Amino acid sequence: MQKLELTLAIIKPHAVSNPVVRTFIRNILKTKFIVVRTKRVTLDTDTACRFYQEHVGKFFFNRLTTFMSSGCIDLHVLSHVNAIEMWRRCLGPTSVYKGQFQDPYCLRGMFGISDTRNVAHGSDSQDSAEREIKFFFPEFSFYHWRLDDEEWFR
Ligand code: RTP
Ligand code: MG
Repeated sequence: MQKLELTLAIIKPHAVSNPVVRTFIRNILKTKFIVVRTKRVTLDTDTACRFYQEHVGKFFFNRLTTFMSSGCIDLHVLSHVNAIEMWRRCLGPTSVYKGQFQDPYCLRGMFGISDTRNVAHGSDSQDSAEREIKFFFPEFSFYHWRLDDEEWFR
């Protein structure tokens, strides 16, 4: 039996504020994934710093957290078999420049403006996905999701 996996997608402020990019991404999410939860929020810098705690001390940390708290972001809990890898493949490499060469049709290659404004975030492992979903959706029940998930394949 193939197991459904969860991941967190975050659409970054410049992508949310662009209706063409926003609609394009929404269509990908709706056609390729089961969208389990969705929420639009604006982060304060303190919350952005807590979310990106693994990057504290890196040269891009201030730039990233300032940008991520500069406007609305869209949060999506996505499900699919292999959702984590699948969403990261849709995104393409962190570097927009690399994306444009390696896979011109990845989201970062198509709509990325810089390594900071690179369209969207995707969890990089099952542990990160769980931490990140709990961070933004504290009421989300992984237990019930897993039960539902088994129901899906009965
Ligand atoms: P993400 O977490 O956003 O899905 O991106 P990722 O795994 O591909 O990359 P990660 O290393 O986790 O970096 C998180 C975000 O930090 C910004 N970043 N800028 N060289 C740079 O200027 C640089 N490196 C990373 C990006 O916005 C990246 O999405
Ligand atoms: Mg990452």
